[in-house]
Amino acid sequence: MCTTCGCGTDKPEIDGHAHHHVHDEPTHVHSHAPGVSSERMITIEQDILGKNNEYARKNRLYLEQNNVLAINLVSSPGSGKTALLTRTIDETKSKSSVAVIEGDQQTSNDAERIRKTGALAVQINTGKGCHLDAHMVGHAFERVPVDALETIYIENVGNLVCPAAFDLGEKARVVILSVTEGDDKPLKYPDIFHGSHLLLLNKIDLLPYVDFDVDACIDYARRINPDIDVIQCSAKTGEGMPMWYQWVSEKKADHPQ
Ligand SMILES: Nc1nc2c(ncn2[C@@H]2O[C@H](COP(=O)(O)OP(=O)(O)OP(=O)(O)O)[C@@H](O)[C@H]2O)c(=O)[nH]1
Ligand SMILES: [Mg+2]
Repeated sequence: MCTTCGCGTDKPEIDGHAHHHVHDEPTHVHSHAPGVSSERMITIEQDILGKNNEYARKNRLYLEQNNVLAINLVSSPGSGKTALLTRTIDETKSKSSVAVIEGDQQTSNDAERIRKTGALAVQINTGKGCHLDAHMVGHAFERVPVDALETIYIENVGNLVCPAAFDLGEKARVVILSVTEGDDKPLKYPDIFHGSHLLLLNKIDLLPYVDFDVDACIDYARRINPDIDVIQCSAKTGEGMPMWYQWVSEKKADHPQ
């Protein structure tokens, strides 16, 4: 079970293969296990997050040693993570220097969309799991030539809640919010906005058709996280995308992680 929402998880599959190791330990527990006191549950949850943080620390060190920038993209389902990535790879001609780790509960649809650009993609299927964790991502790194890459994008499972609690070892976390989702989302899901470096406000081509107050949304996001950068863009029309490419280049220049 997830420590954040209590949902169940299976062993993840990486590119369709179940990933088991004899030393694997469960990364999830029951949030409401019968007969287990709430104090004990808190201890178990702290252990899980502590273990995740240790894997994340190892991932970060590995990325730093290989001089590769990792960006964790988080959002609710359908806000445009994969569309943003395919356009980014196409427009920045970065297919040989980029790999994408795709997280979804089921299917390899997104990995296939990325592969069509010519870039390498590794699909992690989390089954009932609602987020990627650092252990899964560490194993996905084994399937990409990390030393030959400049950037690894990690597309997290579409979910504005649970991915907030799990550091993957990335340098930057980017939260994508599309204008069809409502401008109050930063107030309703503060943890994910608090832990992100950039808010990408996507689907701005749809602004004429929806009630979405851009200024209010940015104000809410900065109440939660005064340092968050904000870029408005459309992965469909390309508007605002150069500012995103610039932001990524600046993060690359900020090495080491
Ligand atoms: N109008 C418009 N549609 C967009 C934009 N970006 C993405 N879409 C559409 O939104 C839908 C969802 O896009 P995806 O890229 O699959 O979103 P996602 O966040 O990767 O979705 P999950 O992986 O399922 O969480 C698709 O139909 C896209 O074509 C945009 O900027 N404007
Ligand atoms: Mg996607």
